[in-house]
Amino acid sequence: MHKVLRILVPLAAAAAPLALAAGPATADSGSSYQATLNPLNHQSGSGMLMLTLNGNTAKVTESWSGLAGQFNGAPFPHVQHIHIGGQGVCPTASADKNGDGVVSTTEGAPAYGPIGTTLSVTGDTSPAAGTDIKIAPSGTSTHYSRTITLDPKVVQSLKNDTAVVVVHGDDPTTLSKKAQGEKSDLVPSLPLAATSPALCGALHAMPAGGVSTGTGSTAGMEDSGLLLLAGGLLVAGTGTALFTVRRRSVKA
Ligand SMILES: [Cu+2]
Repeated sequence: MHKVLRILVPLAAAAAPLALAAGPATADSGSSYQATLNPLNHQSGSGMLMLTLNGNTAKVTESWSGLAGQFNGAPFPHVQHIHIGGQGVCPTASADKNGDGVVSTTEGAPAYGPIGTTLSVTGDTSPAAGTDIKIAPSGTSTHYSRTITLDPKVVQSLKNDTAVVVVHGDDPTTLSKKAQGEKSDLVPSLPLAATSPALCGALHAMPAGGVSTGTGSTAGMEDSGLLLLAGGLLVAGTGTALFTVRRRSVKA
């Protein structure tokens, strides 16, 4: 025990200023983020996105299902993004300003902000690729896994708890008659349904170490001091010391 403390106390002292400088208590509690994707605009469907951040590098793992499968006889492209710089939430139905029953991408923007990252299956991940349907996942479901470099603004948004995942592309038959006759607010050559939000989920930081153990016990991690300490240790890359802390904390 004493040997462990001698290791931990200097590390904790080093980690504390980082934790204090981070602002909101939850901001730096872990390098993993998660979003539960819920339907928007009367769609069926659901999904989950996990993002593991290491510097500006993000490993994104995502699954969703239940979306529109066909568009003009081909697999329905579902452009998807991490939106940043808004309120960090998904819009409610009250965001529908023109009364067509659909929260269009731009109507939802005050809630989730503009595109920060395009979650394409290949190539460009910048906002410029935001409506490139050729590199979007398509069909009723997807299992997505890609390691990408995030713009620093997106990293900051994750830490500020204002990053939101939006998957676009609605089944036109589920929209109102008025909406079915409208053009996309993003790509005027497409119908409104093609680009409107279908799934949305705010990304939130997960507790440090909360995803990697597989032991089913996170009891010791509920102590906020240990969370900050573990976060600092993760930053420092001292995995062995972290493991010791966690085993001690579970016993305590
Ligand atoms: Cu989007």
